[in-house]
Amino acid sequence: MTKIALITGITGQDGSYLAEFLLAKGYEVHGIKRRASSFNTQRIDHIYQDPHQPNPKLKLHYGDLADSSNLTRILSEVQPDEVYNLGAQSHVAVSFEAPEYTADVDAMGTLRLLEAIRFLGLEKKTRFYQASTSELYGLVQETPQTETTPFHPRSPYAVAKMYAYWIAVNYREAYGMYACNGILFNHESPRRGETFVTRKITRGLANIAQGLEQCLYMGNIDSLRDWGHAKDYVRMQWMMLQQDAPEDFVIATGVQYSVREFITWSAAELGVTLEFTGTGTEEIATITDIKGDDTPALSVGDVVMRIDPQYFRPAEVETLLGDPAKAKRVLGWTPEITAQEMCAEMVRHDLNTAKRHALLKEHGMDMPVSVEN
Ligand code: NDP
Ligand code: GDR
Repeated sequence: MTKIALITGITGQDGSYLAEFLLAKGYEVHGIKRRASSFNTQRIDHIYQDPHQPNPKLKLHYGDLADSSNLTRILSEVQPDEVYNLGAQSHVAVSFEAPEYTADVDAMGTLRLLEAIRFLGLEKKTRFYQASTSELYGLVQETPQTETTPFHPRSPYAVAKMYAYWIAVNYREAYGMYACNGILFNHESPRRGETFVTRKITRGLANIAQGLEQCLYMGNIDSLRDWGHAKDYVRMQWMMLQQDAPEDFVIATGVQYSVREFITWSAAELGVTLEFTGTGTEEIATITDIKGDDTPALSVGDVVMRIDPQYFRPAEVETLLGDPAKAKRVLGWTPEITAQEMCAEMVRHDLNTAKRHALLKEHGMDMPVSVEN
């Protein structure tokens, strides 16, 4: 029997990798996409299947986590074996600007999905994955963080995700649903949204190297994160739904680095050595050496990074470090891609794009490069 999966957030970073993964496993994959005024399916265009062809394995439905009747209709039509709730307003800094919307989508959206499953009588058939987050730990109570570390959320995003975490647990306990939380630490890839810190750095430095931007403006570069690769993490999302009984798992690499280190690696991948000088908001990164020919717009002495306090958050999560021991022990999962390998992949990807833009510019076909962060 072909298994049927429904993914909310299929147009996002994780949704796109998970859809690829499930299609390769022979699943029929349904995804919920939001209506937007321009195309928003770039991350899944390569796996798009023409609905006019017989038996497409990937089907998209218009929908929104803010709309319960829409979710109920889609679930009723699809009758999924597995639901992956990846849809969210997922940007922590933006959640301070749009707290109510973030709560509606990230917290209430999760409840709407669970309640639709229950209303349709699917609670014994449909397995449910909730995209929980290391942001739940916020002001950390112990290091490294495990499945039993207490939560102290530090943003409207994290507070909303805390509701989602507990409502998934509650539906498991109250109705016997197979519902799991994956408590995932930061994971990145060339498909990472351009305003998250890793992609902002790799894309920004690649653009600067090609003369498309002048300088990278950053917030708290002392921040410490446990970064993994999204491809490794979606594999784990699927594994969590294949167990005999539902459980919650931390997914992390167990190694942490600073944002400053990520900047250093990204520059090194471009053949550039940086020196960080100054403190606080006066800190800058200056080029001290250049090797190779990927950086025609750069010279020794250029300042390529400055601090802009607008990127500081009202409440910061300074440090996160996960302990994936349970995932290793119970599921046999280990991450295969290191943070440095991932960084190099992201830089190469963004450098290729920047080179194409630079070439167009050289031939008078200037395309505006968005630098809004
Ligand atoms: P992205 O921001 O890349 O993707 C979010 C997805 O949610 C997009 O498809 C987006 O659609 C969709 N979405 C946003 N608002 C709504 C809405 N109102 N209704 C329906 N769909 C909506 O996130 P990631 O792929 O990185 O993360 C996936 C999930 O995992 C998120 O829930 C995130 O909070 C969580 N998470 C992520 C981690 C990470 O490091 N990446 C770590 C821990 C948890 P559109 O494309 O139209 O914007
Ligand atoms: P995070 O990711 O908040 O951990 O949430 P993000 O990449 O946005 O920030 C990581 C750290 O970098 C610091 N930082 C900056 N961040 C951004 N975006 N832009 C900057 O200019 C900048 N300068 C410094 C931040 O302050 C922070 O400390 C991500 C999201 O994917 C969530 O959905 C997910 O739940 C968590 O990871 C785990």
